[in-house]
Parts: sequence; C-alpha cells; structure tokens
Amino acid sequence: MSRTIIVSNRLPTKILRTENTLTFQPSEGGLATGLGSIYRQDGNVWVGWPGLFVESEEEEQHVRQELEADSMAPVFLTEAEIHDFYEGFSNSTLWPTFHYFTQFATYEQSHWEAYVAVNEKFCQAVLEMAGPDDTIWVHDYQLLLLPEMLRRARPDCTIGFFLHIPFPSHELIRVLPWRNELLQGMLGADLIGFHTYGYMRHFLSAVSQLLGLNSQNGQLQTPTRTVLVDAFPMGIDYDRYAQAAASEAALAHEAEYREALRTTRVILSIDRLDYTKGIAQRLRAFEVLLQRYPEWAERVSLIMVVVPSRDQVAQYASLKEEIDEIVGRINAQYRTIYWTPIHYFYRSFPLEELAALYRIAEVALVTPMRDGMNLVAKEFIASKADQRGVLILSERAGAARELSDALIINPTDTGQLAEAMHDALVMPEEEQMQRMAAMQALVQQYNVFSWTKLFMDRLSYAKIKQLTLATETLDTSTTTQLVTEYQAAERRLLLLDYDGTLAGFNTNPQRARPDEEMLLLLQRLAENPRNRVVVISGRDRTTLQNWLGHLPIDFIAEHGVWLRRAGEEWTLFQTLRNDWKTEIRPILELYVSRTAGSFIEDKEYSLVWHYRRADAELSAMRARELVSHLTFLASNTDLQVMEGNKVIEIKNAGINKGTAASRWVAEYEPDFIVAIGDDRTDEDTFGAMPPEAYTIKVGSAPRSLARFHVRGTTDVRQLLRKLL
Ligand code: GDG
Repeated sequence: MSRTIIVSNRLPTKILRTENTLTFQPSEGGLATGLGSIYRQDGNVWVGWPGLFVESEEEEQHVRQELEADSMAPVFLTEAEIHDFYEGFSNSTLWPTFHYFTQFATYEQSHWEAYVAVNEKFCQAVLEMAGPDDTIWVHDYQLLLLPEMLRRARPDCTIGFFLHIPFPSHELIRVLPWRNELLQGMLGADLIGFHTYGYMRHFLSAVSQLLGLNSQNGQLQTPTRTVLVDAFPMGIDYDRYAQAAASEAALAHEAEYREALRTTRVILSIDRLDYTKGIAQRLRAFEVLLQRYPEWAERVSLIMVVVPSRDQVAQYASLKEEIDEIVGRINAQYRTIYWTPIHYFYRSFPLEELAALYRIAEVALVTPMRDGMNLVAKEFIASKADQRGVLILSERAGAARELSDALIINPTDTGQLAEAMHDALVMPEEEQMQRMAAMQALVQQYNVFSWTKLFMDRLSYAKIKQLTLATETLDTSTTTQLVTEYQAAERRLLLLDYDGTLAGFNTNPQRARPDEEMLLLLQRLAENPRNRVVVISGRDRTTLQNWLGHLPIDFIAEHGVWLRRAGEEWTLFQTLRNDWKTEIRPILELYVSRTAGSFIEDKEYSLVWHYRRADAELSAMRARELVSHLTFLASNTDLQVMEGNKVIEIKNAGINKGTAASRWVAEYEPDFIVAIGDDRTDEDTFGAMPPEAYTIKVGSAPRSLARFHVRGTTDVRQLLRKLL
C-alpha cells in the first residue's frame, strides 16, 4: 500500500524541557490542523525537526519513540545547523529575498553549504521511510532543494511542493548566487503550489528567464518531465475559530477586557515579530489617525500583539527596539489618566484569549509589507459571529486576492491607512455585515481541509498526467537489448543529431564545438566497418565540415539540404532556390531590431532566426508572431517554416531531416538503426524510421514520435560508449 509522507522544517509538536522530563504538546498551527487528517492515517508520517536539541543518544531515542507513536519522525539538527541553515540561509537569505527585503539579505557560502547539507539530511530521513510509489508532500522555503534530491533517489515517487511565502519577481530571484540550484530543486516535484496566481506567474517567469524552460497553462516542460504549477490559497480551520470565539472561556475573557477598557473601542493587530509585517508603519498610521482625527482620543485604542520570533537574527532584534521606541513615544505623547492609546504585548496568548481579542476588536489591522497569505485575517473573520467588524487588509498579503470585501490598502501609505481606520470606525453596521457575510462564506468554504484536498487531488492528477505523457524511458533492460541487437547486426545505421544530443547547448552556437571525448567516440564508432555513422544536423555544412569533417562519418546538414558521404564531396539533396531570401531577410531583420539579443543566421538555402540569448518572455511572444507572419507569406510558395529549439528556420519545402534520413535507409538497407535527437526537427527523422528502429528522444517527450527517451547528452554519450 502506498502512503503519504509530509515533510516540513518543523514538526507539528512542541516539546518542553522541564527539569528531568520532556513533555510533548501537539502544536495548533494551521498547517498541523489541516494535515492532521492525513498524517495520522494508517502508515502515514510527518517528517521534520522537533524544535529541540537532544542531550544524549538516550534522549534522542526517547523522543523518536514518543513521536513515532504519534506518526511523526524527527530530523535532529545540531546548533550549528540551526545557526547556518535556519537562521542563516533560510531566514537571512531566502526570507528577506522572497519578501522583497533584499537590503537585509546576506549571501554566505557557508550558509548555503549548510542549507544543502540539511536538505540532504531531510532527504535521507524521508528515504528511510519512502517506498517507490509513495506520495511525498514537501513544505516551504527551508526545503527548496528537497524535491529534486528525492526525485533522484526515487524517480517514480509522487512529489508535491507548497511554498507558504511569496514567490517574488524574477528580478529578486536573480540576485541570489544559488538561484538556478534553488529553482532546479523545486522542479523535482510533480506539482508546485503557491498561495496566489501572482506568485505562480513569478515562478514560471523565473524558470523561463533563468533556466530557459517554457510553460503553457501552468504546465512546465523540464528536460525530463512535465511539472504542474498552480495556485492553492490556504485556508484555516474555520469551525475551530468560530467555536473558540463562541466558547465560555472566550466570553469570560471578553467581559474581563471590556470592564478594563470601559467604553474604549478596539483596533486589533496580531503578528509574529517580523519586518515583513509592517508593524512600525502601522503604528505611525495610528499616530496619523490621532493627529488628523483628535476626536478619537480617549475613544479608540490599538491592541497590538507581537509574538516573539527569530530573535537570534539581527534585524529582528533591532525591529523590536524600533517598535518599543515608537509605542513608547506615542503613548507618552497621547495618553491620559483614563486612556492608553496602544496596549502593546510582546508575547503569545492562549487560543481562548486570542479569540476574546478577535471578539472585542471592531477593526483588525492586517497590513504587512509582504505576506504569503496571512491567516490572522481569516481567523478574525471566522471569529465574528455577529458579523460586525471591519478588516483592513494590505494589498500585498496573499489574502487580499480572496478577501476583496476588506478595506484594501497600500501599507506604505500611512495617510491612506489612517483614513481606512477612520472609515472603518464610522462604517454603518449594515455595510459591515454585508462585507463580513461575504468574506465568511468564502473563508468557511475554502478552509484548510478543502485546501489540503484540492492539493492532494491535483497531485494525483499531476502524476497520472506524467505517466500518460511519458514515452518509455530507455531503462537498463532496453539498453541491454539494444546493445545485444547491435552486436548481432551486420549493417548498422547510427543517425545522430548534434546540438542537444551529442553536444550540450551553448548561448553562443559557435561555442558548442566538439570536445575530445566526442571526437574519439565518433571516430571509434565509425571505424567499425559494420557501422554507418551519420551526423544529422540543422547546422550549416561549413561548420560541420570544420568541426567533424576529418572523421570517417556521413553528414546531413542544414536539416537535409546538404549531404556528404564519408570521403566524398558535399551534394545538394535536390536542386534548390534561394532567391526568396531577399524578400524574407528584411522581415527577420525587423524582428532582430525588435528583439534585443536575437540574431539571423544565413545558411546557403535557409535563413534562421535565433532567440536563445534574448529575453525569454519577449522572444517567445515575438516567435509566435513571426511564425504566423512567415507561415502566411509561405502559404503560396514552396517554402516551409520550421520551429526548433529557440530557433525559427525558413527554407525550401519538402526538405527535412526525415526525407534525408530515408535516403540512407533506402540505400544502405541497415539491419539495425538507432536515431537520436532532441528537438522538433528530429521528429521528422523518428517518423521516417521503420518501426523496429531504436528512436530515442533526448529530454522529456510529450507527443514525441520516438520510442524511448533519455535525460540528456550525458546519457547519450553513455549509450554510445556501451556500443563500443
Ligand atoms: C507563514 C506565511 C502564511 C499569532 N499570535 C498568536 C497566535 N498566532 C497565530 C495566528 C496565525 C499564525 O499564528 C500566524 O500565521 P500567519 O499566516 O499570519 O503568518 P506566518 O507565521 O508568517 O506564516 C504566511 C502562512 O505561513 C501559512 O501558509 O499565511 O503568509 O508568512 O494562525 O493565529 N496564536 C496563538 N497565540 C498568539 O498570541 N495561539
């Protein structure tokens, strides 16, 4: 039976050390509640750090056993790992970068190394449990490398990844020295989830700009697999908050607070201490409210709960000082014997007291500078049984995408925020109820349980899709069979594409020269009198001649325009014209001038527009435009428009790699064929081969005509070496 493994940095538990004993308390975080129904099911497990430094082997064993009984498996971290991996790379590099606070980001190689090592550690812990068909759901920014690490070890596992924080614009991601590794790490998953469509778009754009991988409708094509990317706005356990707010305990606390505050109205603010939450700006806005509307003095107080967090990181300590200072200043200036403007608490509250605060507040201020989602906004809504109360919400919290009935503000605009507070305090009850009812319906329906279900369902779908798309992998047993047939054959034909197959891609096509190993491989394969080796490429004949002309091999150049048998002269496949170039070249020149970084390659019988070096998104758009433009022009001529890997080629119709390769098959009559290629133009070769030929696509293979696929050029080399 396959099972589900949840992985996150922290386990959903709190372990407290008191004198000689350890006590275990379930944590009440939103994620723990949402996933509770999953990880506690038979055989399932949650892997993560228990948040405790163990003091001995014995204690480690004890913790392990206790957690195991509650379906959890601990990954123990050392103090050095917490310092470099957690406080370092996670919270001083990734957290500020992903929240647009690059001024706070540090880039320490040693922190990165710890991050890699701890992700490996998590990987090992998961592998100890994961079977080949299990489903693994990885959470958040501390474990960005884990999906790919798991994928290498368990190619067939179903892996999901969810990011709880924003995914920023690619302009911020590109600042990170380890950006490609981080993106690659995430791409090990079958499904990647974000809170909002905006984050998803940023991710797809980063992957396109930095890794050159394209996507369509949230389906991302990596060299080996299709990855689904989607938005899943996380919800809360609505009933739990509604019930807590209606509980005896909450009512009692509320009565107590009311008595102390007398008739003062309450604006509430609750966050972890974090510079992303906009706490200082919120305080300044409250001050502006008191300045602009002195009538609120003695009538409104701000209750501000700041939960201690990450105080080992320097920015957090100085933020704490800043908040202390602003609160002190405002209170000192405005307070009266009867009234305190700001009630500031630097600690956390038990749920019933939190519920009482949600109840008593008429206005909730959720005004982060950046926030992945923000659950406090949703909890406030769930707590308002009488539907009175107003939510003021930052446009930069993920929650703003759903809660459009809140008063949506720009958190840096303190004036606007002060006005919103005033508007909220004077909003007619009828309007409050209308807005609140709409938001309650939404938060109740899209709760944490439906979030979990949506993600898991989509993950199963992602896996099914993978399986139906994939051509067969060239696995060990097929390779063995291929080699056996090769050895038995008398007349073998090897059709090998060049770029992306024999050689890796280079941003400058002239730099993809053959290396020593490739030359030797081709030489030795071609020396065997039973072999016919053909390099079949879109490149011009001069380049192929210069690079490989000294070898005893055959060539098909310019996608079938030019042919050369070993030791003979170059010949044209058929008589061709090239007078059309004068008409087409100016069009391509126009696209070059409109698309910085693109260029034209002029081959004898074709013209090629290259856009690998241009901005990925712009050039993809221009490429679509150019193809339709050229296809229109070519419709009444004997020209054809071909799309390759970041190239568009225009040439005479009826000429392609397939028609050229067929000529070799017809003339040579091979009893064994292997044809390997990576892009669309190689599909013509695959399509022209007899069914028993070993047609092999390099890279992922949705809709390929090839029978098998391999991951990359390294696999191609390995296969060729096996033939020797
Ligand atoms: C990350 C993302 C995303 C706060 N004070 C007390 C208390 N809390 C609870 C709240 C809420 C939780 O802490 C805070 O959740 P948020 O979502 O607001 O923020 P982060 O901790 O930054 O979480 C965020 C989230 O992940 C989920 O994906 O929404 O954007 O940054 O549940 O109620 N709970 C108790 N006492 C307190 O004093 N009991």
